Amino acid sequence: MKRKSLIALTLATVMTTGILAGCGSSEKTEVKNKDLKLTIYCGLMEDHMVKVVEEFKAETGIQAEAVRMSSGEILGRLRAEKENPKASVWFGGPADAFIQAKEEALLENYVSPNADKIEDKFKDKEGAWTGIYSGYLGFVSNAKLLKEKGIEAPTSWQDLLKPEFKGQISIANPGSSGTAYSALATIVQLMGEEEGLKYMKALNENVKSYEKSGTAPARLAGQGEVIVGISFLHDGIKYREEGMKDLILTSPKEGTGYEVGSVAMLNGGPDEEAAKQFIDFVLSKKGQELGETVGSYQFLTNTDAKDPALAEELKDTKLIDYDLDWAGKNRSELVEKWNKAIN
Ligand code: S7P
Repeated sequence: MKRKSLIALTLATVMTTGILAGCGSSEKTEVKNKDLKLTIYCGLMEDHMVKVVEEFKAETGIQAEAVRMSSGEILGRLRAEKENPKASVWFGGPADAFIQAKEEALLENYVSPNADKIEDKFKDKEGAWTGIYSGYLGFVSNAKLLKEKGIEAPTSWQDLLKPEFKGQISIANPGSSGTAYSALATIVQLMGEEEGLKYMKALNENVKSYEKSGTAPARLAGQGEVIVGISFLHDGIKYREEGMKDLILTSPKEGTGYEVGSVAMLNGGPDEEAAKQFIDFVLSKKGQELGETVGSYQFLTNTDAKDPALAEELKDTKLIDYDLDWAGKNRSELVEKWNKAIN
């Protein structure tokens, strides 16, 4: 009996060693990861999320699943699950909400070896969050509707207040949307808090609808539901490339704000090892360049990664010196003030 067990054990060892010896490095990784799983809360577009998660699963063998939500929703979910976190990674969406999450101890520091390839301005110095991409805010307009109404596309924030845009502008709600919060923080940084909130109140007169996600305004302009959508400009390029040919992009001459789309490990999440591997993957050249293959045209943060060719048209956009740290730390307060101002 003892002898049988010994033979069985030896055989099993030989087989395992044999399997490993015959494996390439990615197969070895799969064997190592075979019991790992991962839940991801995701703030970027759904097709981009699906592509990255599928490639990550194929490369690592980790069973990963992701849920797409807007920034404010993710933050709400993390607060609600604080005592019993369900997810281990937050992937995508502007860093402002990540900074607020860090303030509330919802994130866990992780400095990926790949963070070496990312400039300091795109990452938290303690590793609470790290930037994957950067995108610029702007105006995505429907050229056909502009022509029909004899109006020029807006080229300044002030243009959006013109009476001809009444009921013709779409923006998202800064409480739910990372994009719209970036727009609110941009206006307040450009004009000061009092004037900025007055501006948002005046803009409210021209806003047709406040959407949940910041990608919707660009899409609504493409569908002819409004003349102008305030969105990240790369989303305008995506919709244009997908067939909304009437879309044109402009940006405010006073300067515009930008996002640092980020990734972070969640405090107390159940799958720390898998989370680290996912973060390493999305910070890598390969992980970042996947975006372009599904029509995501943000600028990339890994210095080895090649920016999408179609992002070239955005490279001369005039940017403000966006104070990300201030924007993140003042997020709740500013959203509350905005709510009061527009109601
Ligand atoms: O993936 C495209 C993209 O524009 O989506 C995010 C955007 O802020 C939408 O999220 P919200 O629903 O929270 O507004 C950006 O991070 C990203 O570049």
